[in-house]
Amino acid sequence: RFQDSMSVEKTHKFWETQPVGQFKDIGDTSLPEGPIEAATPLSEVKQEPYNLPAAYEWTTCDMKSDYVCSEVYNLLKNNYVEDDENMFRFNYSKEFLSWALRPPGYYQSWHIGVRAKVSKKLVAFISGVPARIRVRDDVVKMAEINFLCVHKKLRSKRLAPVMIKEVTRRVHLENIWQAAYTAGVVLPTPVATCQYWHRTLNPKKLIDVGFSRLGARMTMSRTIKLYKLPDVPATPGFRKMEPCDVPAVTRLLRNYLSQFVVATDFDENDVEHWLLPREDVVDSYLVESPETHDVTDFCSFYTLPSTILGNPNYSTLKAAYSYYNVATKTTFLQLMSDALIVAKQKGFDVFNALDVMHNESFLKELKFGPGDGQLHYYLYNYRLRSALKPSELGLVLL
Ligand code: NHW
Repeated sequence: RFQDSMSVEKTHKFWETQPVGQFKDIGDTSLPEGPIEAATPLSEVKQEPYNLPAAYEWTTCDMKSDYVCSEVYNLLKNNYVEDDENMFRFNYSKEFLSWALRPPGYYQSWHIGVRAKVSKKLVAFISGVPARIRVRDDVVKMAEINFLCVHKKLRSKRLAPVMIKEVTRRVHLENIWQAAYTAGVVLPTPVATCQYWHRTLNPKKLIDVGFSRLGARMTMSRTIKLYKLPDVPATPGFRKMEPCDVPAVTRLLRNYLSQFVVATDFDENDVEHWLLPREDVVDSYLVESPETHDVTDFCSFYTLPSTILGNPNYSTLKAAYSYYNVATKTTFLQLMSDALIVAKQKGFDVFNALDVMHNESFLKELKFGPGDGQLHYYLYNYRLRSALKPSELGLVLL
């Protein structure tokens, strides 16, 4: 769900003009890895915003304002990503958006809205947040671009390219020249193509709302039994992460992420922001060794519900998304089984995970099933010799 089906190569009038890997260059290993275009002096960055159609104006969104946060929330709630069959639409909460858009060192200028001049109604949005992303041996300052959304009534008018150019300009003004983003659609050109896997926690609801179907030769009661989980986690010392764990979790995570070709470069401030538990936004658990009190294992997931479109009985699908997980002492299988158990306790209907990092090692055994679309990862103004396998990625975007 939530992705486009495999599309054939199309022409891309906008993307062909951008410093991204182009389809024609696939397989050309003579091209160097690294930035496609050199940084330019800041004085050469365009100082004025790009032009919008006359009826619209730019607005910088103050995500600290509850009112503005609600405007962005409502735009996305009604117009953001749907699955191919238009049965579900992402419903990021206000608390989630406020968290996702205000990490350490964020720039308010990268939270960009478009309003109708007369009514002042918010009709489009795009955002960036700063991040350090390591590509092989280089740690690169990047923008993570997310929440690109154009109101349904304004689609196919080439507003998206203007918004992308405007966010690019504002990122450049901060002397940052690279970006990372993911999308369900194929654009020039993915650095990796990943798949979502889904672990049913509430089979009856998932079947009732059409998220999944009863398997061949399966009854509802057999299905419920198949997905049943223990009531409490199995690992001794498994507990919620607390503020005092930030240094240990940072060490564990940095060490784990160092093995991937492209990975987030988290410091303690990042871990504090991105991984300390926040109710209904992000959950993190760890294993503290009962003997040594070392933190040996870690798992986390974020909360992203989807609106169920046009179902008389249910309005929301409660989904947990696997975030960063590290197993050193506990098996990955047992660690993630405990993550499923706490997610189930918290009332999630489904637990989703990408096939990134070492996730392949637990997906099948823990009864995850493959989703029906793909999530493509992209870098802006950074070329890799060739595409990566999902297991070479140590990066999860929200
Ligand atoms: S992916 C989620 C994107 N949002 C949605 O799918 C929500 C529902 N859809 C919409 O709101 C996570 C509209 O359909 C959108 C397109 C706004 C998607 N990424 O205005 P036009 C992200 O937020 C290209 C990039 O007529 P529209 C990541 C398309 O290929 N490009 O279309 C965002 C075409 O160009 P082409 C996308 O349907 C990353 C052009 O837009 C795209 O009314 C952004 C058509 O424009 C997508 N998801 O609006 C890039 N979807 O060349 C950041 C379509 O093919 C880059 N397009 O002709 C880095 C910037 C920072 C650099 C810093 C150095």
